[in-house]
Amino acid sequence: MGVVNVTPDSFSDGGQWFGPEAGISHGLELQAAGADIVDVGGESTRPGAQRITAEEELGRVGPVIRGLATAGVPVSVDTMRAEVAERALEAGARLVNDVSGGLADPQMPRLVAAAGVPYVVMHWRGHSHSMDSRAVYTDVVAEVSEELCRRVEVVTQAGVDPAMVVLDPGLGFAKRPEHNWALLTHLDEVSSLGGRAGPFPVLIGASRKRFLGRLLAAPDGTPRPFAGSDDATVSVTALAAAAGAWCARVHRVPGNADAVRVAEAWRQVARAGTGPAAGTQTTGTRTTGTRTADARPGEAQTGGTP
Ligand code: PMM
Repeated sequence: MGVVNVTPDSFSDGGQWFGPEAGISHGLELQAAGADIVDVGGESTRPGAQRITAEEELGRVGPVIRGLATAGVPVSVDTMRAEVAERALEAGARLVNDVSGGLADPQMPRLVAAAGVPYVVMHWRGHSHSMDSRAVYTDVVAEVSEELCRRVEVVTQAGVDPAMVVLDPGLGFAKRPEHNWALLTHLDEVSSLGGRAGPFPVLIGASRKRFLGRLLAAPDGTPRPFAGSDDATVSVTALAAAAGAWCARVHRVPGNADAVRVAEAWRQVARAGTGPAAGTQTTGTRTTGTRTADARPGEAQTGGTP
C-alpha cells in the first residue's frame, strides 16, 4: 500500500503532495512502482496534530481519489470520519482505512457495513494531541489484542462482514518504540486477537515512523531523519511479510514491493520445502500477478495462516 498524504503537515511527507495534481501524479507513480493499493489521506495524524474540519478533509482527498479511481488505481481512504468515507467511496475508493477503528466516529462501522468494502481497523487510544500520554501498557501485545477484539465485536455487531476486517496494531499511535517492536514480533497474536478469533489479515504501518529514526540514531543520539529510514522500513516489511502480514503501508514503494516478493518466496519454500520456479507468480502478501485491485481481505492471506 503506497501512501499519498494530501496534507500540508504530515509526519514525514507533509506538503509534498498537497493539491490534486501532485496527489494524483504521486499516486500513479506509487502504482507504477508496484503498489497494489494507494492510500489517500487528508488529515495528519502526527503526534500533537490538531483536527481539521470534515469539509476541509473532503476538499483535500476528494479530487485525488476521483482522479486515481478514474485512472483505475485501487484506492483506500485514510479517514476517521463516516461522512468523508462515504463521499470517498462515492468518488471510487474501495477500502476504508480508519486509524481509530471506529472509535472516533461511531457512524463509521455502519457506513462500512452498508458499503460492503474492506475495513482496516487500527488500534487507537485517542486523537493525536493526547496519544503519547496514553502509551502505557503492562503487556502491550495482550492489551492491544484485547482492545482490538472489542473493536471487532463492535464493528461486526454493526454489520461489518468479519471477512472484510483487516487488523492493524497501530504502530506509533499511543506506542513507544518498545511497544512497536513487541507488536511487530507478535503479529500472529494480533492476527488471532490473542487467540480469541481470526486469524484476520494484518496491515502494518512502520514506514518512516519515529521508532525507526530512533533505532538508527547517530552516536550522539540524534534520531535519523525520516527519509533516511526507508531502508529500515524495507527490512521491517520483509520481516513482517515473512511472518504473514497481509499488507505494508509505505511511503516509498520499490524496495518494499521487492521485500514482499522475497518474503513470499521464503514462505513458499518454508511451506513446501522446495524453491519457487523462476518467474513463478506468488500469492500471499500481494505483489505480483494477482493485483489487489479485486482482492478482498477474506480471500487474502492472514497473519496466522498465510
Ligand atoms: N499511520 C499513519 C497514517 N495512517 N493507517 C494505518 N492503517 N496504519 C498506520 O500505521 C498509519 C495509517 C501515519 O503515518 P504518516 O502520517 O507518516 O503517513
